[in-house]
Amino acid sequence: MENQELLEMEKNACKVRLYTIEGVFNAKSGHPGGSLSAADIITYLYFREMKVDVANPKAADRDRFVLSKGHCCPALYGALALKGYFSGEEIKSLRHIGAMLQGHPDMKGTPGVDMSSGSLGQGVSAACGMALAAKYDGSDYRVYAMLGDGECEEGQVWEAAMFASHYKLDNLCVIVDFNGLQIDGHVNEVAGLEPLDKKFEGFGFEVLTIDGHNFDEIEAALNKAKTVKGKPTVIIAKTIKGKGVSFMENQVGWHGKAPNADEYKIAIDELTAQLRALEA
Ligand SMILES: Cc1ncc(C[n+]2csc(CCOP(=O)(O)OP(=O)(O)O)c2C)c(N)n1
Ligand SMILES: [Mg+2]
Repeated sequence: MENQELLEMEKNACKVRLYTIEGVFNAKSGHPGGSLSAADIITYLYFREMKVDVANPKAADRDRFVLSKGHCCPALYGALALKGYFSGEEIKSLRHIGAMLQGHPDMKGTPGVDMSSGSLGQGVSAACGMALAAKYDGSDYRVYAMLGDGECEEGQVWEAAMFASHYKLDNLCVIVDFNGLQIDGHVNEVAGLEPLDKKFEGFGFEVLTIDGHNFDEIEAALNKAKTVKGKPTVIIAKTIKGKGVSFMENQVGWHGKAPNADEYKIAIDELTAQLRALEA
């Protein structure tokens, strides 16, 4: 990526993180940790990777994104707002009764959301259906599904993985946000996944492991995935839960908790300083 493009991507990711904190603070609930770990990848998907049409969110030939770890929708909403699907003001009513942006993605209520999610484990199955439909329709759209590492403890993920490789869904790219933490603590203490790469390999996937906060690595992996034929790809993205807000980083306690007013101010100040530094 050219330096200028990289800078723009970093600024957008920072804005997505600001939206995340803004939303969760105003909701007084929600999931900042996994939203912040996913922010770079989601930003890259919407700002460089995916073929989407903001004016026509349901365009038949658009690429699809399934946020299987639906609790991390503050980051998705941030990216969609930044992209122009709806006003950034909507973020402030996150999780409010009757608001457009609910605590888990709703494909019927929010423009740009391709799949409702929140019950962990289901997103790869939904993405498989979309990818298979593209094959039947002779359409060249691609399907991206992001899941959490804790979510990989769900059996349905592996049922869907078998399906994806059986049907040679090379238009499907699964991305695991491997931040090492889930709701109850460290993934490797709750129910270890390792060796996750070998597991996906065994299920017939092309496996790529990257630093999920490095845009060059994100780009290289997504580009490589497009060249893989006859099998699906999984990108195992090593990330930091809470990335970008110092006191949230790697802290299981920030999985599903809103900052209080003091914490909110520190988080916004930190992210604003990061944005200013990028703008300088
Ligand atoms: C089927 C199901 N069981 C339990 C939950 C409650 N839950 C919400 S988030 C979460 C932990 C997810 O951890 P991980 O997939 O690692 O997400 P991240 O670290 O990215 O937030 C759990 C158990 C749920 N949403 N769905
Ligand atoms: Mg996790």
